[in-house]
Amino acid sequence: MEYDFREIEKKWQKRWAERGTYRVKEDPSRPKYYVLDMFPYPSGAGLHVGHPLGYIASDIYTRYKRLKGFNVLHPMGYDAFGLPAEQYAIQTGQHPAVTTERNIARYREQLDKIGFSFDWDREVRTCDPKYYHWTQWAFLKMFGSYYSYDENRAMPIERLVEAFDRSGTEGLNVACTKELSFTAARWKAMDEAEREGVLQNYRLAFRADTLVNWCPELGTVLANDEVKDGLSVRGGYPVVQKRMKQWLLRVTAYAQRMLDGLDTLEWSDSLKEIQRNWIGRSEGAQIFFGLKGFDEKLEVFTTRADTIFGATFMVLAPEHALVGKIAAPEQREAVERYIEETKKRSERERMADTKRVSGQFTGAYAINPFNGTEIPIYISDYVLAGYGTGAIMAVPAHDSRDYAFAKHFDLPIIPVVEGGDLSVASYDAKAGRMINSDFLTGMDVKEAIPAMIAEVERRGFGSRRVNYRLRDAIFSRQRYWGEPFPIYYKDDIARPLAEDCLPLELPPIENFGPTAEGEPPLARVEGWQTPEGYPYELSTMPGFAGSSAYYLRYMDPHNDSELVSKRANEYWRSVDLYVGGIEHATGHLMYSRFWNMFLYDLGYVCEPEPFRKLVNQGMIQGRSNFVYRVKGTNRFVSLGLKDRYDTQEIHVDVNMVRGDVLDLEAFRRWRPEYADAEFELEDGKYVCGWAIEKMSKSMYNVVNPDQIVRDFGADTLRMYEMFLGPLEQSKPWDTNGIDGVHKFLRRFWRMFFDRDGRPVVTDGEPTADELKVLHKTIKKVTEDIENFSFNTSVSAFMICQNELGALKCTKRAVLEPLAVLIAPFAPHIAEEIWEKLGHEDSVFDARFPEYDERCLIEQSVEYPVSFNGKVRFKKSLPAALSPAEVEAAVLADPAVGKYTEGRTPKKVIVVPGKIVNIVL
Ligand code: ANZ
Repeated sequence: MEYDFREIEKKWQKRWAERGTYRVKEDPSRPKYYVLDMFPYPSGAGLHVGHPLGYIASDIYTRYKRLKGFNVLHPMGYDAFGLPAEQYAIQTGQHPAVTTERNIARYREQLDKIGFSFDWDREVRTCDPKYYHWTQWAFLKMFGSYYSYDENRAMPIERLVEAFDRSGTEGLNVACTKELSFTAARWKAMDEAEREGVLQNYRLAFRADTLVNWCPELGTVLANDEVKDGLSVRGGYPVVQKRMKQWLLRVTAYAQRMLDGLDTLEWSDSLKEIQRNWIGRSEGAQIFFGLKGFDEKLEVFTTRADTIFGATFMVLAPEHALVGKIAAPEQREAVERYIEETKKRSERERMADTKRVSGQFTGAYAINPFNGTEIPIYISDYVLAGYGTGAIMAVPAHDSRDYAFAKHFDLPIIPVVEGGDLSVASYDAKAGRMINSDFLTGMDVKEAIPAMIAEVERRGFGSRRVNYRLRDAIFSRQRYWGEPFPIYYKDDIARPLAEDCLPLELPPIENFGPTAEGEPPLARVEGWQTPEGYPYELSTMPGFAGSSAYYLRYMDPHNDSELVSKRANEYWRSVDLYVGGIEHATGHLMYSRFWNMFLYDLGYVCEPEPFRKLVNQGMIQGRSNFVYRVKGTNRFVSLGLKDRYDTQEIHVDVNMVRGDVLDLEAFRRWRPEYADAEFELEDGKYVCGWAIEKMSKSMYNVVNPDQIVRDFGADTLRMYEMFLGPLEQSKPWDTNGIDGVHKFLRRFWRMFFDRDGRPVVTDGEPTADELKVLHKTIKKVTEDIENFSFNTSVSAFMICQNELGALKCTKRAVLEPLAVLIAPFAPHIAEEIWEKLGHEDSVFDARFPEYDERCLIEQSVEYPVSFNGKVRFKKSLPAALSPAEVEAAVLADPAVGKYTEGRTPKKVIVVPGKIVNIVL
């Protein structure tokens, strides 16, 4: 019987499910290991071959750890709320719950076919009320907390209220939106609404006016990457910067801890660097400048306090609160025009565009606190409202953007650092002479900055400041298919639902778009209010809400009274290995660290970091094909002819193309608009263009794993995906080698069974050479798995099979361990072999073989023996012999006499392990 992968895979998938082979529970007698995949968003397109890449790698690791004696948690679920399902609903009227359910069923079927060792009893779906109960619960906890920098952790908001009652804001060292100052008496005099307004300034989940990308046409806020050139990427509708009340999470409170925590993680340096940059810690000073004619001070943030004497103008973000106040009457109109212009640009565009210089003089002047110089104040969009203080002192001699601005507006440029001698730093522009050189003379920049900050502090002009680029996370979306907020409004005050009212379930709905007034879809739901008649919040939570704590829920997925019990959490602790895409570096991987640290502060989880080790799998790219349409016609020209016309490149489905030649009929059938397409051919063929791109439905270059599983089996797919190249690298999908991997598995099978499927294994003692092949392979594969170098393991198996084949090895003592060794990679064939070799339990209840160093040593050496440089015969000798012993053994060989012909050798040269030369 040949290797019948169809039967074998079906049989074992069924048996694993029946036996619950992959079900795990807490077992204090065994060490635990937690392997997690980033759970998928179940899109309508199903899985393509790129998706399982990471899942296969983590599955190999899971099975390996299990064979090594660990109790391995390896769960899977679905990130099931999200925009595509909602968009689809708006277009087709199909409820997202229905399409999501259908897509999940399809994903599950595809995943099952690949033979993953997921514990499906622990499945979670973020759109399931039993699940989002705990997302809402965490939100309530954040709403009820503030962050104390003295304690360096989140604390119940009641403690803050007590502090206000006692001493107002005196001595407060907590995270906030803006610094407030009031006395206990003032606090006590506040009414409920005013108090809540104050508390929102400190809560970790809070509501605030924020600048958002608002698209009136789509009726929703858009993320930065959904906006380009002031238009929505989808639809091309105008997007404006708008102040809106939004829910936010005070992620910034955790900036320093998230930065410090990175040092404790086994993540790649590049991923850590991305997070470090995202957090963007920056040390400097906050300095107050006077304002000519006003009592207010202008506060700037600078990393180069030492350059203050070179500040020849000030720049405020156009949104800065003081602009309206200080703008001189004759500049007002121009200032307002400029502010309007700025509203059209997103913050990201403003940051990215370093070439365009624009701005507007306000007519106002700031006063340098050191020397009283009057400095003109401008507004410009290169200063961002949300960073630092939204205002800068501009030093054109030392900052390139300030320089460009000074050139453009013809402002003075005064160098203040020359040759490292900072005595010139004390240049008084008005007096035209140096002052204050006493505290900076002779210092280089590194010394001058702290010295200057000390001086600023001494004179009361400002103080040292650490700034973070990280922003609080905007947490509301004007959409339907997400978690409802457990919030209602009474007297216009946002109030939390009681915990025992959770989950607050998403109500059914028929029309998924925003209302005519631009309100979120939930505004359409009659009775979307508490039993007492108070309206609920209308927006829903964003995509990252549900994925922020899912790894915790897997530990205890059926618990109705807690997110995760102490017992389960203390056993599984945190994720030991997390496999997923690098694209989540600044989204999910930041939010979930924040979320976890918050729960840690409150004592709900026992580890401060959620993901100890993280591996980013590379992307599988697709090979896309293109056709070329002559613009404005329905005529398509072959690749070689395209430059003769003005053409438009259009992606075509790779399934209609073979060897880059288009199937014309299939193309005509593809879309109604192409039904009467005309073609201009080359040599009777339509040749398509091609490119290697991300594998994606929108590029029509998707290859489906189902087809491969059908034709070659899941074990082949698994090994082949690993064989494609190093896990962490991106690589194009290419089916050329798949046959080779499949043939290898057939040969592997034939090592164990004859044509009739009868085992051919024998019980004899293995030879040293056989043992060496086995142990060499065990060593290599073990090291490879530990290093996530799965592609080289696959080659090691191929080499092993070749070598044992050459030795005609049939020994059970060699072949049986090999079946265990390959089980993580090709679990179905391994189980079948294991069973046929007479085992009743699963191969995954066996132990992973250990290699024996002694078997790796060369046991014997075959010495070529030459006479006067001519090789005459070969002699096999134990490798351990000394040169003298080799010489003696060779000379004792009867064959020697034939070549010496009675002469006594003059000299015998032994190169240990290599050759023996007899000189006559
Ligand atoms: C004077 C100066 C002189 C500056 C000099 C730099 C170089 P990072 O490292 O990113 O924190 N800045 C401050 N707030 C800003 C805002 N809201 N929008 C745009 N720019 C802002 O950089 C901080 C520096 O960026 C600050 O130091 C400030 O310019 C500018 F030779 O002040 B500096």
